Amino acid sequence: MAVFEGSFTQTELLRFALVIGRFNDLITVKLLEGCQDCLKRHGIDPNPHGNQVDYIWVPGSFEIPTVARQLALSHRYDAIICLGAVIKGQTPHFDYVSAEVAKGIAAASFQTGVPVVFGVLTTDTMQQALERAGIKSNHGWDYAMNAIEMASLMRQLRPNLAQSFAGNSPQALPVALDNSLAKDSVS
Ligand code: INI
Repeated sequence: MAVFEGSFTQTELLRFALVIGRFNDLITVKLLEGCQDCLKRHGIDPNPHGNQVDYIWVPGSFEIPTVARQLALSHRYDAIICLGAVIKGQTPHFDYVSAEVAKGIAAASFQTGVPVVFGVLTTDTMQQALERAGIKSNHGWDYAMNAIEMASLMRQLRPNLAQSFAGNSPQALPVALDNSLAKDSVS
């Protein structure tokens, strides 16, 4: 019987990759700043020359999933944070890009077991995007929080679940997972 949840304080061993779209960089640079601020305030060194965070720039949101998947497959990172901004224009381009980036990021995470955070804003207007990238709040901060929590959680689950399987108890995995979910429902 166990409860698992991510820690926001034991972060010194965690490693992150940030994949950032250059398209709409007025927005993505702001998301990045929010993200870095959050990581730093939670004890993670955001310096690109340090040991904890790597930065990978891609042309636009459409390219994010390919790179995120490749990074996840390297198993160098506890979580990958994808930052992009898809803003509706006069053509259906928005729909194609936003649908593919959402599906691609989910697939990269599901296929590799590495948390890949969907930090891609999809908005009708530039004003809406600005509001979410610093004017009212900065979603970059929230994306980093999500990444820290999932990175920490997955680090705990890996050895614990392996141990459960090794313990000759076929019931162990569902019990451990059920308990972690049960806690959420009562808190
Ligand atoms: N890329 C974005 O990140 N945001 C957008 O709003 C956007 N729009 O609207 O065109 C966008 N397009 C570029 C796309 O991500 C690719 O880089 C391009 O299609 C080349 O593959």
